Amino acid sequence: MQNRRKFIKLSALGIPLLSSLDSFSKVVTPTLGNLPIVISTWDFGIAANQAAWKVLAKGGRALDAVEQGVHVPEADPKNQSVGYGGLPDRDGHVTLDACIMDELGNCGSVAGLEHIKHPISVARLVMEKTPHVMLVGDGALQFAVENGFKKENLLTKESEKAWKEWLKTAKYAPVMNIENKLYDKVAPRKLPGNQYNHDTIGMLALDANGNLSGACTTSGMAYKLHGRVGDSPIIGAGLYVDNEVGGATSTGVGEEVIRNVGSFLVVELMRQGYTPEAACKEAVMRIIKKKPDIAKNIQVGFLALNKKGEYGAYAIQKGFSYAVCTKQQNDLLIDGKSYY
Ligand code: SD4
Repeated sequence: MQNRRKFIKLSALGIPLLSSLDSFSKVVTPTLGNLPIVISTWDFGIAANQAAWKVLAKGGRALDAVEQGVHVPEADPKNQSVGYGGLPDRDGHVTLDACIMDELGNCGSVAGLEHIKHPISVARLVMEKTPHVMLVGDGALQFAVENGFKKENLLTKESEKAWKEWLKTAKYAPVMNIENKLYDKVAPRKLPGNQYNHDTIGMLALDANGNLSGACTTSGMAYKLHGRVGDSPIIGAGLYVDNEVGGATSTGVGEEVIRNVGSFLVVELMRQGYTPEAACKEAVMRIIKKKPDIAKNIQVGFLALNKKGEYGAYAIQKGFSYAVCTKQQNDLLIDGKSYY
């Protein structure tokens, strides 16, 4: 409440709340020792966390919580970067990437999956019903249909319209943080016309039994080349969970995350004693150090949760938001500051 008042007061004075931050976004989070907890990327993480919380509050398993949680943005046609309603690739195909990982180190993944609204559940089935980790494209679709998933058109009128508009110039230039609608209220930006976004939901949960799981799902970078796979379905890049240590997930330009095996790196740094925030920061710094010119113009953010329920995040650019839900707290943090 106090933060909300502060926000209103500062906005009334026309002072951007985030103006004092360094050029790279530092995300500070408090330490929590309480379970259960669920955290997830971007503004839409709030609604997703609520669905996950229903499972966690009943003493349910973190794996079920993250699957239920990410179903929310997957089913939301207004969310143009996850599941149904996702922006298509360059050729007009909505192709989905997702992965899931449980407390036993089991994992499942699908990439380039078309026509299935809940790729995360197909990923879970790959994990539970096959000896494999990853299925792609037509094979993933065949597997989904054989297992009772309904084949449907995922390209909404709005996304088709946006794609046709994009085709007029067909310029591939992702806009940073466009996924963060609330950031624009805090620090308004003028965005170019015909903008398109890249949002992924990465979710990590620690259940009442102290077990960790994670899920990550996306339609990937809008207007990507047909066949392009991002970091989100790649275990170790877009998501990694080690029940001894913690979990991490990523969002942003997937190519840079894959190049640095980002989420695995974050978890391994936490194993060495880094806090979640420090581990995310180190992973971000590696990306910046290796490719400073590219890093200037892209967003990559990591989010991490350790075995104690401590969490943290770090992103290349300001404006990275994530949602946190515990018994005491249901909040959105933008650059580490409580929005509500
Ligand atoms: C990808 N990492 O496909 C995803 C996109 C994303 O915020 O997370 N955007 O590269």
